[in-house]
Amino acid sequence: MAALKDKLAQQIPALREEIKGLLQQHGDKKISDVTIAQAYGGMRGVKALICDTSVVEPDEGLIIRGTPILELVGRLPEEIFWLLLTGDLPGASELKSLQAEFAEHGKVPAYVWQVLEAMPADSHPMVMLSTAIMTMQRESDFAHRYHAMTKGEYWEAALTDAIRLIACLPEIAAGIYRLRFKKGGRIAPEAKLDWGANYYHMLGLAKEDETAYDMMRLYLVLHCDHEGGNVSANTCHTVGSALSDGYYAVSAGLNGLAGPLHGLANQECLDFVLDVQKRFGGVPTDKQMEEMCWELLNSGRVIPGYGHAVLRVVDPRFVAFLNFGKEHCADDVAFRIVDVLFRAAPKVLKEHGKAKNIWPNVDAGSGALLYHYGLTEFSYYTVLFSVSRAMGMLSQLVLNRAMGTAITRPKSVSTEWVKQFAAQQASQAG
Ligand code: CMX
Repeated sequence: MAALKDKLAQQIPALREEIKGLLQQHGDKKISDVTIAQAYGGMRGVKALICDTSVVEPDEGLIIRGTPILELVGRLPEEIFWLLLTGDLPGASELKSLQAEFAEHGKVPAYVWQVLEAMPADSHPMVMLSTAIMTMQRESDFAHRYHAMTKGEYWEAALTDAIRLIACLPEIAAGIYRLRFKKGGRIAPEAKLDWGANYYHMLGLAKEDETAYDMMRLYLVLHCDHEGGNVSANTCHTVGSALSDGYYAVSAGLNGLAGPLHGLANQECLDFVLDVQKRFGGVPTDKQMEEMCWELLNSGRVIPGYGHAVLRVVDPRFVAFLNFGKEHCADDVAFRIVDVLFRAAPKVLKEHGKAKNIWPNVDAGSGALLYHYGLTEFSYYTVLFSVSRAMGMLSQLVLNRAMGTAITRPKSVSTEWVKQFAAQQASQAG
């Protein structure tokens, strides 16, 4: 048995027993109350989901299996995938076994390329990625085995799908880049490179060295997961809860990631940075930057890369990108604009008085680094985010099948019901 499956097979019986015990002893205890404002307001803060892979603390940011994300900088994305699933970092032989599995399953079926090549030439790269994943659904072990499996075996097929999909994603994503932006033929993976470095290699960018690989590894580590309630994770979970397989579920999750308030913000953020550069012919002063932020707000738009539904501090993932940039491209104009924006935007947002979090999130800094390394087609950036986030979504999916989580079905109420409820409460209070 492959090392990862072996490890999970050892852990899962204890996890199931633990959950069974919790439900038997404490199943009727309340962990959340829901207000009318929360019901209309995107369920913000309502504790109604279980996610064991990571938590996002408002004042600390992303913590993966107990380890703050900044302490995981320098690790390989494959190590993080193992950590997300098992709670431990892999040992050397375990890492090798996982990398061998990715290499074995990383061949993208020819029909996926045929579908991508038949798409309109101006399709958004996220549409192409989502379509490629959906097209590959016919490979699903979960779908093939569904009628022959017991519920207790679901996680095994979900894991097979997860490994197959993660193994193929760099090649699919790099192939989309080369096709969509007319970069020439696809580039084959190099057996000697790790998963993240290989993705960078297959993009075929001009600047290719160990630092560029490190930038890509960092990018893929930082975006891997953000607990269970964000749009993409929550969508993937909901679709998967119907026992739709990992291809359906991840594709659906990525369609959510493609939204401007979620993963598309990195594209929008660099777009804004380049507008600034164009307008001022380089790096603006802090005052000019503040004026441009006000222009954005006054035209009813948001400052991309700033604010967050959960975080209330500077996103540590932004800090990691900033540190990397200071070390490797401190003089880069786009990177310097990101730094000026970091001084100006929080000040403006504070004065504006609406955003609950005035600080940068992960999307505020990543684009400038990618741009520096020659990845200038920023409509592609959410695809990079997706390759990384698939690790989190799929880890959550495997664990949910292991835990036997039920099909998602919260209760909705109508506005009429809310009105009557509110009137009843008011009359009882009066
Ligand atoms: N610029 C301007 N206004 C902002 C803002 C920003 N960056 N962030 C929040 N606000 C506004 C909201 O639009 C909202 O205004 P209305 O009351 O008029 O609707 C108000 O402040 C309160 O919002 P909030 O409670 O602070 O934030 P939400 O939880 O509703 O939304 C988020 C969070 C990320 C969607 C929002 O901060 C935003 O739109 N940011 C810019 C886009 C972005 O960077 N998205 C990426 C997030 C990371 C990710 O998920 O990938």
